[in-house]
Amino acid sequence: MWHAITREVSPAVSACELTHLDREPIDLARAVEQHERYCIALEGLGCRVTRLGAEPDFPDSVFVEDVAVVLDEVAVMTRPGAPSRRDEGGAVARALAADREVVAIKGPGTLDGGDVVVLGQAIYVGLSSRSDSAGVESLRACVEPFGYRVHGVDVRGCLHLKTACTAVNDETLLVNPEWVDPEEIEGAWFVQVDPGEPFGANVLRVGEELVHDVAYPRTRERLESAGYTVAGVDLSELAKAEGAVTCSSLVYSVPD
Ligand code: CIR
Repeated sequence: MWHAITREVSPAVSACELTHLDREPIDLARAVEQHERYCIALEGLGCRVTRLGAEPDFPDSVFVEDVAVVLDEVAVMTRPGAPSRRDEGGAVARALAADREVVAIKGPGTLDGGDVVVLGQAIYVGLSSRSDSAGVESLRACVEPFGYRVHGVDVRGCLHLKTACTAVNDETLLVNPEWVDPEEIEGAWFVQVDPGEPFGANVLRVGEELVHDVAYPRTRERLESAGYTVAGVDLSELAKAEGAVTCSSLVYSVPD
């Protein structure tokens, strides 16, 4: 079965980090409600959902994806690129320790989980404003012993590699080719976002099923035409904090 670690929206979310978006007012009550519906959607797909308590001191802490990379064999705590996010990991590491050996990348490199795309045994890391080559090197040292190959990839015009592309299965990516060059990702198949939906490339995989934001219906049609089953969620308030469906959980397999 699947375990999803989530964390309630911080009451300070309006003070979130932003890189490529202008600041807009965030309706906290609506963000909390949308996030709860997201958790319920994950439960509907068979996830056991752990809801960690909100962290008033960490505005971006709802985006648990950025603080850890969870593989079948090991969980790697990251060193987030934004200094305001660097100490978000404690409660997440404690939750992960119930299911995985937990290790941590070493400084001075930085790496956000949102920059990490896993395609089978190949791991692609976006070289973004948050993740650097020393962070890639440190992740490599943690996961190579388990047979993973780690590759740095240029990403442009968006926050994270997972803003530009995400895995829909072990060989296929949903991609916005404006933000990452598909040629950098060897041997993968691609589904492209609708050109009018540049932020539509972020899709969360739960086994064979996908979770996608309802804001990108034409991209969803492309996924469904390609044979994927898609559950729609509305995360419009967290989108103003530059978050999306993958950022808001860590989903991984656990024994039944
Ligand atoms: C940040 O800038 O770090 C947050 N406001 C958004 C993080 C979104 N996380 C993700 O895409 N994995």
